[in-house]
Amino acid sequence: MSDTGSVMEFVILAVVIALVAVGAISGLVISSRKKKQLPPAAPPSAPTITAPPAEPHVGDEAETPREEPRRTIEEVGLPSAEEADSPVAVEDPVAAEAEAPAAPEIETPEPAAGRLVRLRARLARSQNSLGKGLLTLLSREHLDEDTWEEIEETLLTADVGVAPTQELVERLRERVKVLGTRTPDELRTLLREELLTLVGTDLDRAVKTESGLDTPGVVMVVGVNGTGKTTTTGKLARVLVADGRSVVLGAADTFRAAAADQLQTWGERVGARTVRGPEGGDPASIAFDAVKEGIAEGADVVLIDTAGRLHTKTGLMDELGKVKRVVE
Ligand SMILES: Nc1nc2c(ncn2[C@@H]2O[C@H](COP(=O)(O)OP(=O)(O)OP(=O)(O)O)[C@@H](O)[C@H]2O)c(=O)[nH]1
Ligand SMILES: [Mg+2]
Repeated sequence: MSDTGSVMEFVILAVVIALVAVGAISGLVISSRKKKQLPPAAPPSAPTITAPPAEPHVGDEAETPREEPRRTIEEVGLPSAEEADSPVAVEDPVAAEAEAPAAPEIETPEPAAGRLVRLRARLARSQNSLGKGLLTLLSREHLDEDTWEEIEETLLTADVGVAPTQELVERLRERVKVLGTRTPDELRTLLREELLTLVGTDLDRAVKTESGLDTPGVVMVVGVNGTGKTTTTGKLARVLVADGRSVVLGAADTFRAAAADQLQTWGERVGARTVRGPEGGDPASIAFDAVKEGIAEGADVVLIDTAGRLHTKTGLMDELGKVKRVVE
């Protein structure tokens, strides 16, 4: 019996060992299969830093009070005196290239005579559309308030100006009422007459800038704010250069930022030098310098652009008086 029992024990033990061995082998196989099914391991990505970089935090100083500077002044690397003096220290050659102002292309405007031919041709076209528009409106069966307002609007959008528009419309209204009949021919003649009266054809519009002496003629452009002084100064420079005269511009508007740039842009287009000073500087001194430059260059004309002002501002009008005295 004892032999049989020991044999049985041995068999049970062998079965248990066999089961454990099978279990272990199958476990290994499954885990290796699982490993095979897994996608290839991703390359190690950059570590995500969740902790802030080691910088002093609020309160750090309190724990470790600092009496000494962390770096000495020699270690800080301050710019040298020379570098500090130079206004712009550009290291990046690309940036330097971008900042370098491109040499402006100088235009040679057409002389006045040739330009007038072109201007007339252009005006003929623009007057045509303006004239046609006005005639269409005036030829309407009933000239009611709305139509007169439309006529006013057409004139204003054609840059005729508020006061001349009102004057023209008033005169037209009167004459149309008196005439009674309004054939297109009659209206055309009427419109032409009134426009010519408005323009004042007997007025001499030649640009006379000769001083009569051997010094340059000086033109000072004054007026209310935003009425086109700088633009007119620029256009005058163009007309004068086109007529073969040499021009120096004086940017005596030191009040508005970029006023001098605006004038200089006009000047550069026709190759006229612009004398300018610091923003907020004395306009009289710039005007003086401009005239001095004009004399030195032997220029024909010096055009001085001034800051806009109301004639009621006595302080500003006095300033203008000073500019005038200085250039005389
Ligand atoms: N439609 C029209 N616009 C003009 C004319 N002349 C100038 N302008 C415009 O009016 C604006 C003011 O012109 P500026 O020449 O700067 O006037 P300004 O009198 O010099 O102005 P401030 O110096 O600020 O007093 C600009 O936008 C010009 O383009 C013009 O004849 N017709
Ligand atoms: Mg201006």
